[in-house]
Amino acid sequence: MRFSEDAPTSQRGRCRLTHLARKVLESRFPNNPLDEWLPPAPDWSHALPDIDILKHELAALRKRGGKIVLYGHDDMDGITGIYIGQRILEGEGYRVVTLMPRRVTDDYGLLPQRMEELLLPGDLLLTVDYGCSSVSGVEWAVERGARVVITDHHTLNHPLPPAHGMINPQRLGPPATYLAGCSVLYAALVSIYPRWINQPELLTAISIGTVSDRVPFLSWNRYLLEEFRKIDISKLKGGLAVLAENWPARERAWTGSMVRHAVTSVVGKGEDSGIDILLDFMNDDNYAQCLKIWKRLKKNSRQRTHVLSEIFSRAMQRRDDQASAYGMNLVYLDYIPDGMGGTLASKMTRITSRGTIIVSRREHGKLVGEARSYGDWDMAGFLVSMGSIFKNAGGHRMAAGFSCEGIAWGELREQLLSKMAEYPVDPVPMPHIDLVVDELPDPAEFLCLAPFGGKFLPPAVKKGTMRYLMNIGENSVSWFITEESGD
Ligand SMILES: [Mn+2]
Repeated sequence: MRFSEDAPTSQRGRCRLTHLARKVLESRFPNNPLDEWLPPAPDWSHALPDIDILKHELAALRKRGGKIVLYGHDDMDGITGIYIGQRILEGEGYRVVTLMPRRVTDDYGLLPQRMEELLLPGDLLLTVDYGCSSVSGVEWAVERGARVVITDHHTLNHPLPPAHGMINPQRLGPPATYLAGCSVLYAALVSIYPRWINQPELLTAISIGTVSDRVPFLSWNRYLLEEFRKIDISKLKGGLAVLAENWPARERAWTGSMVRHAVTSVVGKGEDSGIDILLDFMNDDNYAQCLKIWKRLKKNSRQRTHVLSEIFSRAMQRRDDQASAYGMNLVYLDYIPDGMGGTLASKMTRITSRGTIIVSRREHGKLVGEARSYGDWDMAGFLVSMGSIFKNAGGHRMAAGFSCEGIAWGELREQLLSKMAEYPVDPVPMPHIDLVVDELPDPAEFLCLAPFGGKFLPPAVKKGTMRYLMNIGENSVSWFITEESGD
């Protein structure tokens, strides 16, 4: 194996950078190939806006003696974020009450009826992965006499809620925008309390939130994932130890989809899934008990997989022809089990290499949509650009959702199709090629580039007229001929 010339920088991290791996980086990131592969430690205190406001609010709260109501999104990113906030803030001596939406009954956003009994005048409402579009919820909390700081990474749509502070990287642009919601809260809190920087429990939670939320494997996310690779997991306890042990090839080369298969989908979403108990699980120090719970979650997830594959084949047959002509999947289903819409949309997107919008009906004729993007298509931007047709819509580039009332499916379909026709991007990108080669190299030469995930895909090479994509398993690596992206 050949190594690159300037050894000291290239040896940072897991392994040496091979000559061929370096060529891949140079073709992807001509300006700064090494830092894009393994960036140096970020200065979190300058990474995000309004951190000074949160610092001030926390100091004032300590003086007046109120509590923190930590309100997060009910997905992996939100719940790992709640875990991070709870751990740091309780560790700093604050009283913390956690709150997350009930997926079955709650609408999206900060809901006064959920906060009513918890949030008192003088308390601090702190959100994670959540709240940047909750105008009425924030108004309610401010009127009640609480202080409000939003931390979120979702797309900002005006009017913004009247919070006292808004820590959202969307105000800045990349690389801050790559962070998952849990990392936004982490970055803000470790700027204020630096002794929590790179704590193993927090890095475990961040890595799960980051991979599950499908944010790009770029820049600061690569730094955080590399720090997670370096932790000694034998020091972790209970649920966190189980989660880290189930991380495939954590210290070697892994991909986001391997982790989503082995961890995210075992926790799952919806009925009988582990999402409702994930926070307790992460806080549970009893290893034997957590192993038992994990076994049960695995069994439940296998059952969900059966249900999913049935719905998947139904959805594939019902793809809208006109949407297909625009390079998108659009599917309407009368019924989808709770929490399965997003998983179904992800699966269709992966298998068809097309963006997917799945619409289903809920009680009182309400229509709910789950959408996943592919390639160049900004899904949240697309939905938000449709304006007031939705009761609420939001998310980020790769994953978004909406709900609407008082409109029939036929009319919503027309509106979606006409917007698709004019949306100015190519939703079906060309598969990437990093190098053109005469002979297929040993794919192991590229393992040093891992981990691979969104926007940092496994290398693909072209030999003759064929494209070969690097295919990583837990203990194997090979080339295979495909037009797939490898995401
Ligand atoms: Mn998120």
